[in-house]
Amino acid sequence: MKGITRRLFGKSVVASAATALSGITLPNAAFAQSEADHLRYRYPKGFLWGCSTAAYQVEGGAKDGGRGPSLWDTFSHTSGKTHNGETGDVACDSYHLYKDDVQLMKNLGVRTYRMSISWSRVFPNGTGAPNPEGVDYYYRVVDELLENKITPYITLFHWDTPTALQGGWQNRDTSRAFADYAAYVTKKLGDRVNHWMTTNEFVCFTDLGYAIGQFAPGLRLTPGQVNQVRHHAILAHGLAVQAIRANTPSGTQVGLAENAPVFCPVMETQEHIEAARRATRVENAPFLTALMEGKYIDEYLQREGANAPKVEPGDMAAIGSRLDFVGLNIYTPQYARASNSPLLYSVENYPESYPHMWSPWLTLGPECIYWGVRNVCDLWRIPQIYITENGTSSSDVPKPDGQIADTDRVMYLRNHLANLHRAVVEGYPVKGYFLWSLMDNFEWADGYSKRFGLHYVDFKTQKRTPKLSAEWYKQVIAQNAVL
Ligand code: PNW
Repeated sequence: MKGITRRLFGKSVVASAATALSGITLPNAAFAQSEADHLRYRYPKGFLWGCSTAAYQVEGGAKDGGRGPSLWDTFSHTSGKTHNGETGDVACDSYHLYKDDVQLMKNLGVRTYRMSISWSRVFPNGTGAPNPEGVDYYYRVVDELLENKITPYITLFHWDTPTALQGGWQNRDTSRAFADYAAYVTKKLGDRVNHWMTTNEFVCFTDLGYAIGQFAPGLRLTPGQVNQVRHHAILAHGLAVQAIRANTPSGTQVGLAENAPVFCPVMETQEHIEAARRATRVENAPFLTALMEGKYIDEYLQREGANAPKVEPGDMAAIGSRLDFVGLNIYTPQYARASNSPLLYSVENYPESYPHMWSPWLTLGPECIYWGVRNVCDLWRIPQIYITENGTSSSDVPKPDGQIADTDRVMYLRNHLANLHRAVVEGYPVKGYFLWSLMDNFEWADGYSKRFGLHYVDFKTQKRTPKLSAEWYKQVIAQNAVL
């Protein structure tokens, strides 16, 4: 009997060849029985379980402690831009309640917390004089986390561009201002924070903000202008990587959090697997591909023609700066298949019947977390991967006793973690997982109408209540296995 031997976290297991029975292939029954079911998806020792949030979505305290306005303050206060005109003025009030938040995490047993820093809390005018009160707030949060043995992973920019920076990301000076801000913050906090992410999800603050207008600042620019905005965004990342390295002790880990579209092969055959990989490289050309290869690839330059971004000497070298890790925010799949088109792949549209979660964009296909990791690791040499976000909205209606039985969220998470386990077992360097989100928060244009939290937040009283999914995640962390 043929068998495949894999090193499974130090233990050698033999999965014998599948049994052929009347033409149906069954997995090896002896193996399934020898392992208790709940240990089937056991994660490696030391795997980092965490939760994620972002400053504008949870902090509130919009005018407290000398904070300056960001484009999201301006945008959410403009009529018609967010659900019911809702804003992040108060959000989860973590500016005042951060100690409570840390206790929620402690109770879950998470070892890491991914949070972001509000640029305009630290530099109310985007550049110039820093605001000591703003920096102090982050010292307090970080120290509270460390005292509770939770490691902070900090994102420097999660979409809240200081309003004072004229022209926002249309202005090349914003990239330099971002690097200066990154240098300042990491110099201040670098003695106690070792993991930094520059930016979160390029496409959401460039395309959604400057092409589609659904996010701040709500503009609809021409394709050429949008490409320039995208270029300034990735340049900001590159300059910030250099600035962080220059201002932090050696051993500091630098990366980013990126929602590179994930292409799953329509079926797992060699030709479609290759098509999914090609699609990943081409469709991410303005962002992750440029970072990983230090250039804009020909397919992108040809497609954009005269609209291609204007690049200055030195830009691409900065953009291609070496990273210690890549963070992937993974929610939904797209499907690619091999084709005879010039790019040798085509992307399938979702049929109308395709299932989705409580947000219409959140199409359900848990294999995306496996393919997301695999495609980027097969394309590029990536030393470490983190899942920096994964999670779902749910209707989350409390029962009369106040309990929230979000079985759909548990279903979503369980299936994603089972698929992530496949990537780990196959040897892809996945070091940790940050669940989006610790608690319900300000969901951008959707305001408070969409909840993503493990904890239910009553936004009138700020009371936080663990949902069923919090209970479930706590067990997952305690057992280091998918339950
Ligand atoms: C991410 N889409 O955003 C963000 O990083 C979070 O701030 C956010 O709360 C979370 O996912 C849940 O939405 C996205 O429309 C927002 O495709 C919208 C989309 C994707 C990601």
